[in-house]
Amino acid sequence: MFEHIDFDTLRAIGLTQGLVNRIFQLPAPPAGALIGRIIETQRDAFTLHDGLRERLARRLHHATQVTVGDWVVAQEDGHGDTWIAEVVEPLTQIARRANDGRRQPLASNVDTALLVMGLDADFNPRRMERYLAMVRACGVVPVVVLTKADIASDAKERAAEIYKRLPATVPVIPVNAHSNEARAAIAPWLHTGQTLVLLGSSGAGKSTLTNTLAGAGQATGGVRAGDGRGRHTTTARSLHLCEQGACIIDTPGLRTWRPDADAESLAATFEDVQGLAMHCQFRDCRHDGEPGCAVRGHIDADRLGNYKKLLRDAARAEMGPLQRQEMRRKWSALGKAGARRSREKRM
Ligand SMILES: Nc1nc2c(ncn2[C@@H]2O[C@H](COP(=O)(O)OP(=O)(O)O)[C@@H](O)[C@H]2O)c(=O)[nH]1
Ligand SMILES: [Mg+2]
Ligand SMILES: [Zn+2]
Repeated sequence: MFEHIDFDTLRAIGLTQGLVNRIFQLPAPPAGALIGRIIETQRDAFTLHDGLRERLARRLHHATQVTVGDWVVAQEDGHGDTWIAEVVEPLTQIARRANDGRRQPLASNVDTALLVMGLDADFNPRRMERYLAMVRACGVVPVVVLTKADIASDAKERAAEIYKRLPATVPVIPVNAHSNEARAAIAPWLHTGQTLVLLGSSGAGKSTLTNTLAGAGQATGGVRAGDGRGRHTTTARSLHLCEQGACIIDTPGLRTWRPDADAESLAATFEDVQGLAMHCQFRDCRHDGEPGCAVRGHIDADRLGNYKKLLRDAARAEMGPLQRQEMRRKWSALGKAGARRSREKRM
């Protein structure tokens, strides 16, 4: 049993009841085992925090997948080294599909994702929709944070475009990431026991926002407050404790981020499209100009296009290699038929 573990202390680094329940489902740990949270991933080691102090830990089994935000059972050996024996199955996990199709976890046990996008040249509503769909498919609440409201020239117009385009259920917060107002606006998501992850492209303002939310000059002996290393480019994902009590996971910029979700859960995140689609005349309406379509013309055309593209991508990812081969054969046959037809026309 884990009776010697101080759950109150662990609460300060994000332990919740749901996780406590999972911990007690694990097989009984050896004497002296400790519970901690991964706050940083390094090349071959992990920074583990036990609520009081941090230490370096390595994996006992090399195949164990460890991500920042994970809760783990670890053991100290006689030489002062700490070994990760087991990972508590995460309640939520944000992951992406790498180009080779492998699943790549980004952050575990996250409540809220701050989707950070600059109102400057970084501005891209389609990319934001993709982020939104993926985060919601992982069961994580999205909050859109539009940075550089203080310097971008079309800041007002661009923020208005996002408000209009996204479903009203998604909070959208334009900020200057350096300001105290940013912290006040995001305060409702920063309570003790909460874990947030910041996602967005490089240069969007994630590390700036992390520093602002973490607050300055806080030395509690807990998770490192803010970023002791000052200005830096984020290389590893790392977890910070903010003044209001929440844990914040900063991430490096995401260049490619393909959904790790099936078409059905992606579609569910476009609830505005789905809500209107119930009123289309045809049940299998593709919103492509069919008569009695309730979607086309009522949803931003670019948003609708993006919705369809995401579904296509997800369907392709779900296909097995045989299905994909079959699909390629079909397309190539169609291509040949098309070529034949145009030859015949010319004759
Ligand atoms: N004026 C202004 N500058 C910002 C804002 N957010 C980020 N920056 C600047 O943009 C640059 C990139 O920010 P950074 O936090 O490193 O982006 P990251 O790659 O997402 O972590 C830095 O020079 C920041 O000072 C903002 O809201 N207003
Ligand atoms: Mg950064
Ligand atoms: Zn329709």
